[in-house]
Amino acid sequence: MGAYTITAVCGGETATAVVTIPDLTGDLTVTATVLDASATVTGLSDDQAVTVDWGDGTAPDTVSLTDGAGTATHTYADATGSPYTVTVTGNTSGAVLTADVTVTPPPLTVTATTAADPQTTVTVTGIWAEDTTVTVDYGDAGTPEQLPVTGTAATAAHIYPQNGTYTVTVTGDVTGQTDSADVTIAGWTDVVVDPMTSDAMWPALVYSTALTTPAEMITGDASAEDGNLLRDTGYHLREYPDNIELDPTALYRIAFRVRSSGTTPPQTYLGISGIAADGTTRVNGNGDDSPGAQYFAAAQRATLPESGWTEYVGYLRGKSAPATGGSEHHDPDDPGTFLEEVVYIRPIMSLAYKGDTTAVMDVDTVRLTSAQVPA
Ligand SMILES: [Ca+2]
Repeated sequence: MGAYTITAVCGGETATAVVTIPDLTGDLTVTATVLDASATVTGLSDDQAVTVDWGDGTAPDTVSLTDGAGTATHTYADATGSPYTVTVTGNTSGAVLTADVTVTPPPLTVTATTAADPQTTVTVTGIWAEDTTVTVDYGDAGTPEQLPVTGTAATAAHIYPQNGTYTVTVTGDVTGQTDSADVTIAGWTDVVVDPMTSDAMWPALVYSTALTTPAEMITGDASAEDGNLLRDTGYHLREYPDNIELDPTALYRIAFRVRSSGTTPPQTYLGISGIAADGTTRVNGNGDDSPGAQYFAAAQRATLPESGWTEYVGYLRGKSAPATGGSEHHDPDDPGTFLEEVVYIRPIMSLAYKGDTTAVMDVDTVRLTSAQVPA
């Protein structure tokens, strides 16, 4: 390629001629927008047409050139082979040009709607074929959930634990394509929220070996949500004194923010007491009139971590026989139930356990909230 000098010698005579062979190289430019690619070739002045192989196994295109230039377009079916190598071959010159093109999957789209606040429906569309599953991070403290994909879509329902605005993020498990959407939750109503500024609402019950000494009220503790906390040493059983009428259709969330402050972590029971229609008779999970074996959905003799605040959460809803709320129920999709005879409820907490006189347990906050969530 280029200019060549031809010399002819004949009987002492020499003749020369300069022959210019057209330059067979050219320029290939390939661009891609999401899945659509475009290849532009210039400078193949000898070629009337070129063959474009898109590098994805599909049949090559033949593109006519005008003055050595032409453009071809192609839609990639997926991005699994990206970057693809596009090869253009001059049909006359045999010139071969290559270029890599990166194809990007389209972003999936997430929408989150409060179909029945605080329950949200998360809908994902535009999921790319490689993503047979996507991972949903609901933006709360819960573990992200992996969803199966049907076609190009996925749907999930999620109950948020408290009011607020959350960002739902969905990520394709193979492509990594991702999108997020905000959802605002307002469906929870406070029933009892006590920051523990006083022990007046938490009388110690006379039961079994439980101590009935007054709680120590701590103020100015920067690690507590409001600086205030209730501290007990040894086994105390404390129950909220007021009856709260049980709404059998409501989902109840009972949460205790507690910690161990002694040398030996206490064991604790945390949940809700059931009270009969007379307002005084207790109806525990076994149907007995006892503060024991109540609906300890948040913690069943849980041993606290050696230090640091932990929030124990339980969910209860409705009535059944037998009741299921006598065991831990941490999942709002799987709340425990009360017995049929339960008409009123009260938060209840066992600070340390039977016979324990040394473990120290702090209570920062007790929160009982409710929401209407379709079963
Ligand atoms: Ca507090």
